[in-house]
Parts: sequence; structure tokens; C-alpha cells
Amino acid sequence: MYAQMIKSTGEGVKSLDEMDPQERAFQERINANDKIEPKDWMPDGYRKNLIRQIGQHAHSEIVGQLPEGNWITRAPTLERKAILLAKVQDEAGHGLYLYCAAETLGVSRDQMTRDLLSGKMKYSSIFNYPTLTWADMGAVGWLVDGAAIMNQVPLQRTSYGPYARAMVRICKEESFHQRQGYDIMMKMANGTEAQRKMAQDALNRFWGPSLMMFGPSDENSVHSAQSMAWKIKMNSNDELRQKFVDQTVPQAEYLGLTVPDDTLRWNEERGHYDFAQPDWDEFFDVLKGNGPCNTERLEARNKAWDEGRWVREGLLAHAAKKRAAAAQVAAE
Ligand code: BYC
Repeated sequence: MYAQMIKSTGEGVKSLDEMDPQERAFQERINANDKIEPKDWMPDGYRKNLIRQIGQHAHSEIVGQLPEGNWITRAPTLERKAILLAKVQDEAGHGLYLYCAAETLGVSRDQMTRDLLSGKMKYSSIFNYPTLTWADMGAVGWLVDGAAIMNQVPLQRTSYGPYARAMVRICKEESFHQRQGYDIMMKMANGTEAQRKMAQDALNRFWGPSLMMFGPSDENSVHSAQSMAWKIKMNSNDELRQKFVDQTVPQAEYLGLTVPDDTLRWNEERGHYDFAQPDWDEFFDVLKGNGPCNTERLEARNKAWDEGRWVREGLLAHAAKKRAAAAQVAAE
């Protein structure tokens, strides 16, 4: 399937000369780093692609609460529990800002939720892996939030105003999340032998899936070329993955942990680490719904949606009553 799609080489992206005047004026605004706002004219493809990316990003924040929420009751100290609780609440907030940003494009949050629950819309592959030990809370904060920041800092400059503004606050909070994860890893890596092993095991399990968070390799990325031309995306998947590896390897060394990649080497000529690609068959399999926790994650979201029905219905009934009362007052 992926071989047939538009590749990130630029194939399939119109040049200015091929655009009609409206599209061309829009592209020129993008090229000049103007922000596009909700009421501005935009090509249908721009709107659709943004809804897809922002919607999936929002779903990732919400589903992303599940693997960490799993450890709130089992955090080793009251302080760790309070910190983890705050972090998980932050992720809920991120989901809400992002749903609001997507709604400015004309899609409702209910529609996006239905598309998530039916499996039509994706969420980040990383959240289909289980969190088995307390060290996984460290690895998630350090690696998963670390990868998220690498991807999201440039998105503060994305062309769509509401998305760019949502990213500013999200990035501030993500950097706190990353530090709390690294702090857990430091405690574990410098703790007892059993704790050090647990930290190494968490790194072993989360390294490959964290590299996958940046999406398929550039040659298999369907959306990159057009998304980058529209500045919906500021960097290619491979560029950000490389930056993440370059930043994270020294952090692992500082912890005294070993990145699970025998081919990892500093390449003096390139000024970057050479590293092994993650298992892309596994990645595409997870995207198809076959990861270790896909079923469990969607079941949890479906359950929350069903159990929240009475709240949504109650709020709608209350709003209808208020509208009717206001209409009656206006009629008198
Ligand atoms: N997982 O053409 P490509 C967080 C899909 S939450 C699943 O390269 P694109 C956190 C892709 O959607 C962080 N699917 O796509 C929360 C496309 O399929 P569709 C989430 C993936 O969009 C709680 C197909 O593969 N961050 O940090 O140009 C606790 C081809 O890919 C993935 C964001 O969402 C994946 N990893 O690039 C802790 C950031 N990768 O849609 C932490 C915003 C690719 O055609 N999103 N696919 O069916 C982006 O920057 C981009 O969407 C991506 C992918 C770089 C992720």
C-alpha cells in the first residue's frame, strides 16, 4: 500500500505556477510565514490534512493517559504519585486544547471521537505498548515525552494559528514531563541492582517504539511533502528522529544505561549518530491494530464514552432548558 502513495520527495505537490490564483495567494502567505486563521480561505486539502493531524494528535494525548494512569495508584511515594497525577492531568488538558484547535476547522469533537472509536482515526503507535514496571514511567517521560517535544517544538511555528498557539503551552508542560521521567530514570539507574536492571529493561522495550513515534521513514511518508509545503509539518520524520537520537544517546550514557542498538556509533563525518532503524514491520502491524494493547486501549476509550453518555445528555438537556427559558423571557 505504502509504495503507491505520494512520497516525501515533493512528487504530487503543486508548484506556484500550477496553482489557481486563490491557491497561489494562500501558498504565498504560507511562504511568507503568515499565520492562517479559522475564517481565512484555505484549500480543502489543507483543512482535511490539519483535521487529520491535529485530531490524531489530540487522540494521542487522551489515549496517552492510559499507560501512565495505570501507575498512579502504584507510584512508590506520595510525591511521585502527586507528580504523575499532575502529568496525566496535563495530558488531558493537551487533548482538550487540540480538540478545540481542530474544531475551529469545522469538525466537531464528537465526530472526531466517533472516528477514533471506530478505528478510522489513529493515535500514536507508542500507546499500544504496555507499561509493566515503575521504571516504565521513567522511560515514558524521558523517551516518549522527549520524542514528543522534539516533534512539537517546531510545531509552535506551524502555519495554522490555533494549532501553533496550542503548541506553546503544550511544549512548556512536555518539558516538565520529560524532566520528571529523567528524574525517575536517574533514581532507578543509581539505585539497587534490581532497580538498575528495571531501568535498563524499560529502555530496551521503549527505545524502538519511541523511534517509531516520528512516523515512517521519509521515503514511506505519505503526507510529509504536502504537509511541509503547507508548513503543517516543519521537519521530515527522519530529520526529527535523528535529532532525537543525537540528543538522547548522551543522556543514556549519563545514566550508565546502554541503548539497545549494536550498530549505534558517532559518525564524525556526518556529525550525527548512525543508528539502526526500528522494526518497521512491527510499526505497520501496530498501525493496523495488532499491537500488544490496541484492543485494550480502544475498549477503554469506548467504555469511557459509553459511561459518559448520561453526562453529555444531561448537559444538552440543561442547555435546551436554558434556551427555552431565554426564548420565553424574550417573547414576554
Ligand atoms: N503512530 O505520512 P506520514 C504525546 C501514520 S502525544 C500512529 O509520515 P504524518 C504524549 C500517519 O498518521 C504525541 N500513526 O504521516 C501523550 C499516516 O496515516 P494516515 C503525538 C502514525 O502525519 C500522552 C501514516 O502513518 N504527537 O506525546 O505526515 C503522554 C503515514 O505517515 C505514526 C503528534 O501527534 C505513529 N507514530 O507524520 C505522553 C504530533 N506515524 O493518517 C506523551 C503531531 C505516522 O494517513 N503529528 N503515522 O491514516 C505529527 O507530527 C505527524 O502526524 C507524525 C506523522 C510525525 C506523527
